[in-house]
Amino acid sequence: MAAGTLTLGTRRYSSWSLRGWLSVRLAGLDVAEVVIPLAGGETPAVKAATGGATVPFLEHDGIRLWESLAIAEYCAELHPPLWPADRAARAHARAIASEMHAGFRGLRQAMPMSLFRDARGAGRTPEALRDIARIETLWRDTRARFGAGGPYLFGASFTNADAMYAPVVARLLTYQPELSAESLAYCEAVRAHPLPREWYELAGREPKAWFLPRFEEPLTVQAARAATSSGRGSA
Ligand SMILES: N[C@@H](CCC(=O)N[C@@H](CS)C(=O)NCC(=O)O)C(=O)O
Repeated sequence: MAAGTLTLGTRRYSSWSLRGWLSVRLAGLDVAEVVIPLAGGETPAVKAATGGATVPFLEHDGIRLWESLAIAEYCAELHPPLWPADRAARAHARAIASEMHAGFRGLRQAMPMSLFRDARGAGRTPEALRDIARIETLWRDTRARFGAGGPYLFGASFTNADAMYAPVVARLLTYQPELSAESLAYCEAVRAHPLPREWYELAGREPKAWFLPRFEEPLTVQAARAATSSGRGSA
């Protein structure tokens, strides 16, 4: 029997769930997965399942965790390679994971995660572009200092830091802002990892009844509509 439960939200939209799921799977925790269709905020079933908190929600060995960063740390206690072995690299990994957890609101608002949406070129608000520039700097700096020997932020091993940024990668692949060749290569490496591939496959099988129209509508259509109503060009 499984040693616990990992409660997640709709895979095609729930960026925090993706982070928690990656850490749990990378650590090899034996948990049953339960997916709750999200209502787009304040989902009653999420509140009921998590005691008023959010997803991802991990119950393991009698421990209950409702914050993705705490889940990442817990998983790393059970499976230390989730953080880099080198102390300086590990400190850096925690810093960039914390920065992701606490910030990049501009990107998150303008480019909500929606794995299969047609939204190329959309969402390029000044705030989102500023966040993307900062993220590209973080990725470049991290890879230059610690990334030798592999395609991920800390080299050959996919760590909690990559898990934290995986939903950013998903957004960048959906909305396709302009990126450096290096950032694109990193995005492709994350997308090609077996776990994100599995997540996309599972997300692709979710029932249509779970779709939220505001996250599925092609954004090119929205852009055209906004251009018509405001008289300005589209994104
Ligand atoms: N800080 C939390 C954020 C989690 C979060 O906001 N999750 C969203 C889904 S991605 C949620 O549960 N929203 C409530 C809802 O949709 O009902 C974490 O790191 O886990």
